[in-house]
Amino acid sequence: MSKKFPYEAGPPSEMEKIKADSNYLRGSLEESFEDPLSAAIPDYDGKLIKFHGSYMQDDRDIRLERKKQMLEPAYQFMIRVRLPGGVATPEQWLVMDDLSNQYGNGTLKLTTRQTFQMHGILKWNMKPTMQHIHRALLDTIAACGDVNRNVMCGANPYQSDVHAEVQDLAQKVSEHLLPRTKAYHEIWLDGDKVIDSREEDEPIYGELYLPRKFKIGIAVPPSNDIDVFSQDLGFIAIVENNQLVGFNVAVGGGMGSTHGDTTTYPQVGKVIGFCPKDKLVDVAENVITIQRDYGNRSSRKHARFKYTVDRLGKEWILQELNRRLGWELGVTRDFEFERNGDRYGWEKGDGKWHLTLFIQNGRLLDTGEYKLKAAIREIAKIHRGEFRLTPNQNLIVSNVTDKEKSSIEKLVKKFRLTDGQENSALRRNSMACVALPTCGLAMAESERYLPSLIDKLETLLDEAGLREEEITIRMTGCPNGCARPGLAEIAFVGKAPGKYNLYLGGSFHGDRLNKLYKENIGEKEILSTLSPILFAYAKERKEKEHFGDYVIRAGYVEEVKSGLDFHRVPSEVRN
Ligand code: SRM
Ligand code: SF4
Repeated sequence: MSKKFPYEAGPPSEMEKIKADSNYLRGSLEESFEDPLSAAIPDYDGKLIKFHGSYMQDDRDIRLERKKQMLEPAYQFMIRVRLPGGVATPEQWLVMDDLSNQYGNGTLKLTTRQTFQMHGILKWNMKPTMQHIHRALLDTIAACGDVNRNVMCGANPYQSDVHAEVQDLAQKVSEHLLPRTKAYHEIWLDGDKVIDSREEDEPIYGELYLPRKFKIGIAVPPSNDIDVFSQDLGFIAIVENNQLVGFNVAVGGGMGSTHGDTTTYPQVGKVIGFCPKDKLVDVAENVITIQRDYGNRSSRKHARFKYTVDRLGKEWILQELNRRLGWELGVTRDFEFERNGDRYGWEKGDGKWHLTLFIQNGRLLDTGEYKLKAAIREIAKIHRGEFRLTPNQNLIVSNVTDKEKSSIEKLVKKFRLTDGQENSALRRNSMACVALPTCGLAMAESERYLPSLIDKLETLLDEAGLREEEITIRMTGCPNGCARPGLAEIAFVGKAPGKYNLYLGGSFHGDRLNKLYKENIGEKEILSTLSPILFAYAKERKEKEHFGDYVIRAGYVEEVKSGLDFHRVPSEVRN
């Protein structure tokens, strides 16, 4: 390798040794889950269980109190389902709803990668939960870990044949890139034991799997709801004469970084060429094997594909990909995105109705008067189509016939469900990651705080006459970027309890990173900082100019053309 940026290759990280010794992801998980002495599992198994779609966590709200009482932390598990393209049947929905009540903390989370998460599952309940999920024809294989994760695709396939084809391809890629080890079946489903692990083979991954997680998404323009440029590998559907002909291929996107470490950065994917539609799986496999062979296995902070692409160059990646494929990607085709958010309300396509509902930050729960979780449960009982989880944590009741529409509408009214229209356009375009109390990496609140911050911002928007102005706003509790904050027009990234970095200048259609505007500020300063900018935008914006474009034109932040400039100190900014 000629170029080495930003580190020299070193010895394999601890995680590489854990994978090597794990006997194809088995470790001692089976024994650890049978051990009645602790609600936790050892660290080594805690790393391996990710590959099975679960994380060990503890309830951080009561961590200190338990410590004072000399108790071990309130250990519990999060389970993430594999759900390519976010499609679930009503029956599957009901199972997830039941399980979250029976074994979880009573809530369901729709994630930013179009799947379900359940929190609060105790160690003793893990196996029954996994078995119920399996009986519902779902699984959690590779939902986390150093493998290909949940494959995303535009959320509303029935709007056209193209979407249906793309959904089908998302499913195929997901299946093709699944780990082949039987560990999952043995540990969770009481499958027959593989006597000699030399019988096992991981033809795509090898026994070390990937250097780091890997994410694939397929966008169907004009919607960029999946944030294609944030994916390790993104496909952009090219439609000619109403027919899907193939995909532009984008490599090396990603959102995560570490505060204070400028060798880590979010990055937007680079489009390197075009592949015919029947070659998508082939391309996905070969890009993955490039990352398997060239990704950094020494520093996990620099192990994502985006660093491999930036280190070796997109030209080299293209050349290597063509060599492995045995054919060449074609010239990139034209495409145009309009937005990366969701559209709400009823829409008709291909003779069926689709209702997009606003689910604030993807959290389904019943609170006081607003029984959101119960409402969707009632819909699931009568719905004959499917549910589609959107990449923006919302929900589509999809594929509804003319006849069924009125009974669903009755439930929507009865439970006062919302397509978000009574909210500001800012709230409709908002996203927040889980953060506290379950996420072990959170430095500040996110999902539990953003709604109340938006309440206050809505007052400003009303005063400035911007209530219906669509502006994307995202918050995360740390710089890992789980709500893809790097691509929002306004973003908050947690630094410490109650303190956030404020970023401005992402594009409305998700193809430009934003830039740090103010560091480590609390709510009072957030409001006093944003207020004059919003008023200036209301006054000075050009026709149809989005907020993210305006703040760059007006000089509040410099445009970020590549993640390599993300940390560059700006020459001059407007205050
Ligand atoms: Fe994430 C780690 C939640 C989407 C980048 N993410 C975590 C963990 C598992 C924390 C941990 O490692 O202990 C969080 C669990 C919180 C909890 O209590 O549930 C977590 N990530 C989530 C979810 C649930 C956020 C949400 O509110 O929806 C999303 C689940 C997606 C899914 O269904 O698979 C989620 N995470 C993302 C995304 C967005 C995306 O994929 O489109 C990103 C940015 C894109 C990317 O990967 O570059 C993202 N999560 C991370 C990272 C940073 C990785 C990096 O390259 O630096 C971590 C930390 C890590 O891997 O070390 C992380
Ligand atoms: Fe946790 Fe950070 Fe991801 Fe939020 S962005 S869920 S705080 S890892």
